[in-house]
Amino acid sequence: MSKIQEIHDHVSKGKVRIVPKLVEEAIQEGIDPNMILNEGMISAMDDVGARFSAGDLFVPEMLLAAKAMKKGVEVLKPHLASGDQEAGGKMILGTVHGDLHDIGKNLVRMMIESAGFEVMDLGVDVPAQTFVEKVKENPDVAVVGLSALLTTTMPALREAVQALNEADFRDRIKIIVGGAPITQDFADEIGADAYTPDAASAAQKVKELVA
Ligand code: B12
Repeated sequence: MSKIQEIHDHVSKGKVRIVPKLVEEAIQEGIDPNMILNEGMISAMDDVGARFSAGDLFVPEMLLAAKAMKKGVEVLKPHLASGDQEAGGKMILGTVHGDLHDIGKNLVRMMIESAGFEVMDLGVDVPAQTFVEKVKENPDVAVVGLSALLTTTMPALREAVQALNEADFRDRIKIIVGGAPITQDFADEIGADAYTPDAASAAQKVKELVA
């Protein structure tokens, strides 16, 4: 079995202790860190999601897989950094109200930080009003990033963008949205400035937004 396949299997089985060791070994073997992330870990989460939909596994197993992935990402983090630190700027990031998914958001944060930005991470289940207050408190914030992973929290994303759009500071910030159920059409419809489908393109987009 290939190392990537091994990582994939152990992430989907939620093997919290073994995954970081396997990721370390894969790095030592010279496997591309992006391949470890995308084909080893993110694809494992897709499988876990599909098996959850099919009723083959349940929330506790999904949670363990998430923990295993987080441990793997910790090992991978220094190897994913773009090294391109010249951009700079301050950003606020969070997962919207009612939504507890944070793996994707954390990857977005990691890539944006490695592009030279300072990221204030508000965590998960963040009410619309908190985003507004934090932007008010931090006049140097240039970008706000919002994540939503559930179709049922897409309305909360809409609400948060609406609250930011109505605030008097709107012209000094850019809003970027993302998460598996989000599309460019939805982003346009709710009045966000940008959408991208993954963490690497999010970092690129944020650089463009502040340029
Ligand atoms: C792990 C997981 C959980 C964990 C989360 C742990 C954690 N700390 O995050 C736990 C167990 C808590 C969980 C709970 C639930 N989950 Co869940 N979960 C998942 C799972 C398997 C993986 C998510 C993940 O981490 N993916 C990997 C990351 C890297 O991908 P990502 O999040 O999409 O992020 C990427 C992009 O979207 C983008 N991105 C993300 N955010 C942002 C933000 C910006 C600004 C930008 C630009 C880009 C961007 O970049 C990221 C990196 O490339 C998914 C299945 C799946 N395939 O996604 C289901 C899934 C999202 N969950 C689902 C469901 C139904 C639930 C529950 C309702 C289950 C239940 N009955 O209780 C609860 C809801 C809890 C809540 N209120 O939030 C469904 C959602 C269905 C839907 N369409 O709404 C999914 C799709 C599973 C399924 N197939 O049914 N879940």
